[in-house]
Amino acid sequence: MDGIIQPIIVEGNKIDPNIIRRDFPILNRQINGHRLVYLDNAATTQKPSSVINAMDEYYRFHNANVHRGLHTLAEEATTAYESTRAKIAEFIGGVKPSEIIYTRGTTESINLVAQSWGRANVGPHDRIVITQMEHHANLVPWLMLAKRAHAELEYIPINAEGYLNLDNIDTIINGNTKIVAVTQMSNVLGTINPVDRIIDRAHKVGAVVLVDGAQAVPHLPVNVKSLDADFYVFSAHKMLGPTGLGVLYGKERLLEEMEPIEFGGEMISRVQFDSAEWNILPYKFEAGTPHIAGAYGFGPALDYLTKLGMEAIRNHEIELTSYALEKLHELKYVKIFGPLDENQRGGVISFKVKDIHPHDLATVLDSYGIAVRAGHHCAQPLTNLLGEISTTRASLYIYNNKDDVDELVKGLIEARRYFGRV
Ligand code: C6P
Repeated sequence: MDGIIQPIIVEGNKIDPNIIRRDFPILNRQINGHRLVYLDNAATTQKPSSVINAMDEYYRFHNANVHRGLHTLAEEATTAYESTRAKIAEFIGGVKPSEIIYTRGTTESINLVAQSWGRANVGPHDRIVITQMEHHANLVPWLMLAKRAHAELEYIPINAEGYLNLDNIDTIINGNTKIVAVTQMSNVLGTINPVDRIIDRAHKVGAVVLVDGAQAVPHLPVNVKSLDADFYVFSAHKMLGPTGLGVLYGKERLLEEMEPIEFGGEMISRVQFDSAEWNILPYKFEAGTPHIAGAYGFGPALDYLTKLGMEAIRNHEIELTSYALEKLHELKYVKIFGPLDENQRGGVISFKVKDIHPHDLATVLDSYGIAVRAGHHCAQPLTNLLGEISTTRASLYIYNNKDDVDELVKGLIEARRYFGRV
């Protein structure tokens, strides 16, 4: 289960992307005759060899179902599966492993809370509060719940700089509010939100808070206990781990009260022809055969991040984001969305290049081996609020260096030439 992790040099609480890069085989690829410059990390990150090897090892040597068999392979698989759960619990602040529910990803985690906790606790005239910068995964489930429950859905607005405007927070999060769902870091603007302040206000009126940590937990030190988040959700694939595996952290008291939304094997303790009783936490919410290979892969991903240190990762991203903002700013035809202060944002940079459609731009950049995302980034209401239909987005991670940013800038200059905009 413990894949081979190359030694990583951490100096002065900073990481060295040039050493880290050696652990990521995909970064050796040539794309259209150029070295791959991977700047689409907000969509999904690349995987180190230790993660790839662990998943390979599972299928080669340990493949079995979990919690069901008494044979050696089943015991090995179960031990590894549960040991990753314990690592996740430790990684986000030392919560109980039984408070960690495996899901398919952030999207499923939010849907689980909206459908289970939401349907039981939100009724007519109650209020659900989210923000204008939510990903569809943290918007549509609440929209559907509000419609179904005849509840109000209220949005915390954003200001022109791309920060949440919390001036009216006490009126927005009022006594009718049952749940507040907020992203810790925007996948479009990069804004890091003061979730502690929002949680504080929500708790004053007796509301619970779900924090969407999909873009935060891979990039910042996160402690859900000190945040006092009631629910915290994220995806393994955005933090070096495999796709198809996500996490729902919930406070034990809340998870105990909640009903499962999926029924079948493993989530029960006793079934008769006319009744069923639920298993203990966390299994109550994990019906069916889970993503065992995913858990094998996610363990070394967490080890890798832990070894680097989340503070050191954050320091690297502040430095690289600052460099990227400065370089992009020098191009007068580039408009950047989101905060310009690298200390209040992550390395997700959405921008427009004057007179070039974001999709055309992304295609030209790809011809130089540069991978970026173009579109509404699954945040259509926010993109429309910015006055756009789509933007181009470059997003950074641990293996990106200043050369990658320079390549992006060169690519933008080339794209302007290609479209005859000089
Ligand atoms: N954002 C992006 O390119 P899933 O797809 O379930 O792993 O994560 C959903 C999700 C939820 N919240 C935020 C803040 C996110 O950024 C994402 C995923 C990717 O921006 C894919 S759309």
